[in-house]
Amino acid sequence: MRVTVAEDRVIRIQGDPDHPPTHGALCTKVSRYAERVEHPERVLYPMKRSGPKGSGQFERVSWDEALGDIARRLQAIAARNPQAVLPYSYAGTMGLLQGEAMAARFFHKLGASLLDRTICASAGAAGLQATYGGKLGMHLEQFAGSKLIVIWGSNSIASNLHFWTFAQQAKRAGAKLWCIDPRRSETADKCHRHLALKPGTDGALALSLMHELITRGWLDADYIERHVEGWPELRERALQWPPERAAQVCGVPADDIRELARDYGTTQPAAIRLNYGMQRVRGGGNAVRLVALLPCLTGAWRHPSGGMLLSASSWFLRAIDHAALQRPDLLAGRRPRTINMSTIGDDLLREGSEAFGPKIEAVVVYNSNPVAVAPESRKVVQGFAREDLFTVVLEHFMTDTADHADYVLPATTQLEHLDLHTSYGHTYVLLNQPALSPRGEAKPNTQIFRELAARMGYDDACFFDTDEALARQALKPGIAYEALQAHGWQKLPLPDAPFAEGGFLTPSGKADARGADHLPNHECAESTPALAAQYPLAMISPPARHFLNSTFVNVKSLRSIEGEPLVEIHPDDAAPRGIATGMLVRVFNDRGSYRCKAEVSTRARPGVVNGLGIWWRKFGVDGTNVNELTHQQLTDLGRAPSFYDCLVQVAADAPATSVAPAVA
Ligand SMILES: Nc1nc2c(c(=O)[nH]1)N[C@H]1C(S)=C(S)[C@@H](COP(=O)(O)OP(=O)(O)OC[C@H]3O[C@@H](n4cnc5c(=O)[nH]c(N)nc54)[C@H](O)[C@@H]3O)O[C@H]1N2
Ligand SMILES: Nc1nc2c(c(=O)[nH]1)N[C@H]1C(S)=C(S)[C@@H](COP(=O)(O)OP(=O)(O)OC[C@H]3O[C@@H](n4cnc5c(=O)[nH]c(N)nc54)[C@H](O)[C@@H]3O)O[C@H]1N2
Ligand SMILES: [Mo]
Repeated sequence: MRVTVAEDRVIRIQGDPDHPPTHGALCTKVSRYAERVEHPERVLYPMKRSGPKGSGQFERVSWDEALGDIARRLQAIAARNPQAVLPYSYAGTMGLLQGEAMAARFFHKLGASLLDRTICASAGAAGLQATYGGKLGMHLEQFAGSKLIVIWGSNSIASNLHFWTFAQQAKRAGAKLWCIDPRRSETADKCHRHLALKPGTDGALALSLMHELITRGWLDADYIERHVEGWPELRERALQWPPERAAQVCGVPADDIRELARDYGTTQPAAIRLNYGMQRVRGGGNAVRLVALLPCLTGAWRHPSGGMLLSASSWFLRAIDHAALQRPDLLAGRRPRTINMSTIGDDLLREGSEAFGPKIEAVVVYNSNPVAVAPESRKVVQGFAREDLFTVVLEHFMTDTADHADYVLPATTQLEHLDLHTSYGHTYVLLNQPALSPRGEAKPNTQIFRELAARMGYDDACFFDTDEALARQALKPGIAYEALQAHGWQKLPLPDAPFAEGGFLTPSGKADARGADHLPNHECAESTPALAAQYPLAMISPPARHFLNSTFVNVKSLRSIEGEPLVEIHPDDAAPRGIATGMLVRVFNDRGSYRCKAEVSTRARPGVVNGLGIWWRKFGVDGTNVNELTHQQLTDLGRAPSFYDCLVQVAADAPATSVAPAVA
């Protein structure tokens, strides 16, 4: 990103045209980033709660008062049991310094509970780890040279724009594009073929593709022989999945599966852009394993423009020293329990016990908005509303979570602080240099934890490291801080075709097919018939194009594009329910109810509704959002939430032309 500034104000924000993977392009959201930084509702001063929990009533206090009181409260809790304190953070910034650096040092020193950061990607990560030995994949730029691209569980135009540019280059050069997505997304519209499978059935589809590769003779026997472990067993299982059987499970024509298999089996180089949408279901981890094996069966990995990409973030382990940043040695032999961030709803409501450990008495939230983004909101809200819970939130805005805080501390944005970034989509290390001075009394997360550490009396040298010192400590030999300062970014030294000769990072060096299987255990008529009789529609809740999870929802120019919270429903499901576009509907199940506007549209496939996310609850008709309906059941691998594995019913509520949000 290049920011032009005059008198400490942003004049212009552009992409860096020299940076190969992003090539000068910014998405709509980030191109409006200045609107967010200078937003009139930005939290600019430390705020202390002055009304009941969750009331959103706060008064301004000094940093001195806020930090002093927070340190005293945390110390009192820690004196009983430090594990009663829980850090809660995720993707607000994905920067290494403002993420888990000084914060991690602070909580390690305290001996706080550890957080299992599972809310987004850990099912897929576990799938890749098991299969390839890490989150490893193709170079983004190489998709431009592919002859076939399967965009699988990804609305690239909305959420992976930089990839989409390369896919378009390939398309212009004659490549065929397939999209595998229950929703007819903006991306599906632009692909040659769209397979609108039922959510949670990707594993069955992958097995059926394998069936065709085997029976039609499209396998690369030499690559399999040398670089795949456990294929004979998986081969037997795949042979039980002829296209007719998968067609039944996936809800798509068998001939479409055959056509996709033929394209995949007979085109080189063939690339799969897998993304996280398809692993937010209970069988998501194994589904990723099966898809990750496809390029090993056809030898697609032999080509730089063949193979697959879900995440390439493990390549960065060669460049980044996370232990130097996070200093797990500060635990000094203590082994605190781990809390899964995806079950925060249940865990905040748990009493202390032998198995669970102490009741959670304090939560420090940074880079996250759990009240809006975590599953089964009713419980999450109930937990954060506990009068006996001490909550500190580092934020830019009064989010749904900040509303429940005892203290809200003003944090800086990307434009106001230093940071170091990796990526899961591309293979470049980047330096984020501040362009503006901090607004109001905002401080970087690092600085807030540094000052809190001082108040707690932590005098280890590592609590005095500056942000630049942190960045230097994070870089392993080969990436120089000065080079990043000069150019902004540096590419990781990696071969163009990383697995052309095998060399996976598994212990055997082979792609591991052992134990990869499909368990059709998502919520559906076959596996949960009683539930499906009551709640016959499957609901997925992928992001709205102009929001970034729950970030940007309060930026007016972006919210006005998205309009109002809505659910897309297919005409065949809308008609019998008397639902028309613009009507207010009630989407509900045993966990809760969410009222929003209906959009009758073939973007939804029959039997599936799309509740686009993630709105702030306070913008919802009843002060709720789509996570009122999602559950806390975890995936087969990786302990991740299964947001897109969620049966609901939809009913007409009242005719309405416009739904007034609770907050203007
Ligand atoms: N504009 C925008 N961009 C974003 C984000 C955002 O909120 N807004 N979020 C960022 C983050 S944190 C992430 S993790 C990524 C998320 O981006 P992706 O990894 O692409 O994941 P999703 O957007 O959750 O889902 C992608 C597509 O998968 C489809 N899908 C849902 N269920 C299934 C299924 O069972 N099988 C298959 N095959 N497809 C399914 C959805 O309809 C959706 O179109 O995007 C990042 N980029
Ligand atoms: N139903 C449903 N739920 C989902 C998803 C879905 O697809 N459907 N997607 C899931 C996914 S993929 C993810 S990654 C999670 C995302 O969940 P979160 O990680 O909670 O992401 P955001 O909702 O964007 O909230 C991040 C907050 O961090 C703040 N922030 C940004 N930068 C900074 C900073 O530098 N310092 C501080 N202190 N704060 C900062 C922002 O203002 C914002 O309020 O949501 C998950 N929840
Ligand atoms: Mo995510």
